Amino acid sequence: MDETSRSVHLEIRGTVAIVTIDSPPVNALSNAVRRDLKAVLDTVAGRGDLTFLVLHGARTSFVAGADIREMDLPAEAPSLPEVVQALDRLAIPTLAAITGACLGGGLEIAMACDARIATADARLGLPETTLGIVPGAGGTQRLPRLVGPRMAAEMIGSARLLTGAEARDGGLVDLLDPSPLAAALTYGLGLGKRRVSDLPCMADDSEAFAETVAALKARHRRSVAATTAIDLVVASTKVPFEEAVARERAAFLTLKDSDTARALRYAFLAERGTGAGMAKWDMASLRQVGVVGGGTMGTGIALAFGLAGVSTTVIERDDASCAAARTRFADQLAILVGKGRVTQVRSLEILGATEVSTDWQALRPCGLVVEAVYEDAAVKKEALAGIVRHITDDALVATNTSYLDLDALAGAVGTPSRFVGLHFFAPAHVMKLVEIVPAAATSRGTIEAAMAIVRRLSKTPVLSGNREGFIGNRIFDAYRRHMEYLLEDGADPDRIDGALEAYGFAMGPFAVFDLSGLDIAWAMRKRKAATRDPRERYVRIADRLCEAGDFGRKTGQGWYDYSGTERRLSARAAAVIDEERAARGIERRPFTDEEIVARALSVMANEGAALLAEGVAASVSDIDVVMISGYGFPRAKGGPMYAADRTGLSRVVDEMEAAIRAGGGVGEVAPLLRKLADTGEPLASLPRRAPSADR
Ligand code: 3H9
Repeated sequence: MDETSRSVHLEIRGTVAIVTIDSPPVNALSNAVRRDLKAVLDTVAGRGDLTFLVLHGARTSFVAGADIREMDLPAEAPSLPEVVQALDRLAIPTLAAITGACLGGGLEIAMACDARIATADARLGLPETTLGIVPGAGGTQRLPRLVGPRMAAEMIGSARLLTGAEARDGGLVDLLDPSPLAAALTYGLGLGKRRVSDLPCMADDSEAFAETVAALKARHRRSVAATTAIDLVVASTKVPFEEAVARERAAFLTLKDSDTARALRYAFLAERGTGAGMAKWDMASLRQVGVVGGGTMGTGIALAFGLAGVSTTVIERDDASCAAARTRFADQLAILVGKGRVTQVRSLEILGATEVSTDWQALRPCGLVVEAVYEDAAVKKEALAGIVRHITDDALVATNTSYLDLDALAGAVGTPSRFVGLHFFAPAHVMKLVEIVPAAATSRGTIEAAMAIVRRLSKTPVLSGNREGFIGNRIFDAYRRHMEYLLEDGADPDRIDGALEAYGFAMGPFAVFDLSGLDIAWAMRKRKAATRDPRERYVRIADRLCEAGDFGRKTGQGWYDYSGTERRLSARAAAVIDEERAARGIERRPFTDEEIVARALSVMANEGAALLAEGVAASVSDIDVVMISGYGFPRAKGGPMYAADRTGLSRVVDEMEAAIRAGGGVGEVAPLLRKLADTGEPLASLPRRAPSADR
C-alpha cells in the first residue's frame, strides 16, 4: 500500500510503515508537513497489523526543524508538540533513520522515536537559541534523558551540533550506518518499545553539573533564550516530564514572539536571501583556485578555499616570499586546529592541497584566480595582466579590493566579462561577509558564479554596486565621522564604545579602529583630503594620534592603552581630546547611552537609504546582512535598516537632522528615507533591485 500526501508519504511494506517526510528544500516542519505527518501517524495508530514504523527524510536532510518562514504567521493546528505526542504514543516500535540535518524540531521528532540510526556525517542538534527561542516540542526534556543533563545543557545552551558519530558516542544515536533506512528496515524487527519520555530523569546534584550550569549561564548571559534553555535542562533533573514539557512550551511561546526572536529570524532569512533570483551555477567545474599574492589576505583567502575542500595554488614573487606565505598559511591553520575547529588529519589534507609557487604556469588548471596583492591600482593591474596570460579562456578572474574602482581595473583583463571584485574581510578564512562587486562589463554568469563560489566557502555573498566604499565601508565611514563628532562634543571613546557594546555590538567603533589600525583610515583620509567638502566638520584627534605613532593595538596604544589587561583610554588620547575640544571652544556636554545608540543607528540607516537610492545596494536586507556579518552589528537587532523600521522612520529622520547639525550642516537626510517617513511606509516595503551603480 502507498498513501501519498503532498509532503509526507506512507508506504506499508508487509507489516512495516515507512514514513517519508518530503518537503524541499530541507523538510522543514511547515503547517502542511505537520498536518500530513499527524494524519499519517493517526492512520498508523488506527491499524492493528503493523509491527514497526521507520521515519526518514527525502533527499539529503532528515528534518531541519520548524519552518522559520512560517514562524511569524498565526500558528495552525496541529502544533509540533501534538505531532510529537502522536509519535511518542504509538504502540509499535518506532525508528528514525537520519541523514543530513536533524535539527531543532527535527531532532525533537527523532527523539520521540524509540531508537535512532544515523550516518556518521549527519548533523544533529537543537540550535533554537540562535533564533532567540528554546526548543518547543520536548527537546529540553528528551535530550538530557539520552545524553545526560550536563551534555544536554552544553549542547542546547551553546547550540552545538554533533555529527552522527559524536551523537552515537554521546548516546543520542543508537547505531551508525551509511544507509540508515536500509539498516532500520533490517534492525527494526528486533526492536522493542523504549519511549524516551518514559526514561527516568537523571537527577544530578554533582558539583561538576552545577559548575557547568553556572559557567554556561555566565557565557550566555546576554541570551535570554540560552539561559532559559539551560534552566529547562536543569528542570529535567528535578521535575516530572509532563510538567517540565509544559514549562518548556510556555517559554517557547513567549520567546517566539519576542523582538529578539523576530530579528534573528529576519537575519537568518536575509542571509539566505542575498542573490535571490539568480540562477544556480555548477560548482563542479571549480576544482582548483589560484591566489596571486601570499600576504595575510591572500593566504586567508587560500585557506578559506582549502577549508571548503578546494585545492589552491598561491603565487608569490620569489622564494623568500613563498616561504613566508607557507608559514603564514600553516600558522593560521594551526590556530584553527588549536581551537578544535579543524582536525589534525584535515589540516594535513589542506596543507597537501595547497601549493605555493613562483611559477605562474601553475595557474593553468585553475577555474578561478583571485588577485590579492597590495591595494594599489597599478600593482593590481600588473598582477591581473599576469594572470590572464597564464589561464584558460573560460577561467574567472577576481580582484580582492576594498575600495578600488573595478572599471579602472577591468581593462587589464582581456575579457572583462569574466572579471569581478570580491571584497573579503580580514581574516578572510573567518569573516563571513564577501561583497561581490561587478564592473560594468562583468557578465551575469560571472556574478552568479561568484555568488555560488562564496556560498561554497560557507560565507555570505552580498552584491554591491561599484561605488567608493561599496556598501559596508561607505556606511562605516559615515558612522566613524559621526561618532567622532559625538566624541569631540563630549562623549569619550569608552563612553561611546560602552553604549554600543551594551546595545549588542561585538565592539564599539573606537575599539574597532584600534584593532584594524588607525593608520589605515588615516591614509584614506589623506587620500581624500583634496576632494573633501571644505565646509565639512573635520575632527583632527585621530590624525594627531597617528602623527604621534599611535596606530592602535599594533603599536600598543591608540584610542586605548593596551599595556594592561583592562581596556583603558590612553593618556595621549585623553590629552589630545581635551586640547582639541578647547581649541575649538567646545563646551563638553554629556550623552546618554540612548542618544549615542540613536545617533549611530540613524546615521547607518540614512547612509543605507542613500545606497539604495543610488542603486549600490540591491535591498534593505542586503544592507543589514553586510552590517551584521562584516561589521559586528548585533544580529539580535536585525541590522540598521531593520532597527530603523522598528524605531520609526520619522524619529530616525529627526535624529539624522540633529546629526547633520552636529556635522556643521553638511550632508542631507537621504530623500528616500524622508519620503518613506512622510508616507509612513517602512524600509522593508522597498523591492529588491539589481545594483546598477557606476562610478
Ligand atoms: C525549531 O525547530 C523550533 C522547534 O524546537 C520548536 C517548534 C515548536 N525553515 O542554509 P541553507 C531553507 S527552530 C525554513 O542555504 P545549507 C533556507 O532558507 C528551527 N527554511 O543550506 C534555504 O532556502 P532557499 C531550528 C529553511 O545546506 C534552504 O533551506 N532549526 C530552514 O547551508 C537551504 O538552506 C534550525 O535552526 C528552516 N528551518 O544548510 C536550522 N532551514 O534555498 C536552520 C533551511 O530558498 N537551518 N531553510 O534560500 C540550517 O541550519 C541550515 O539551513 C541547514 C542547511 C543546515 C539545514
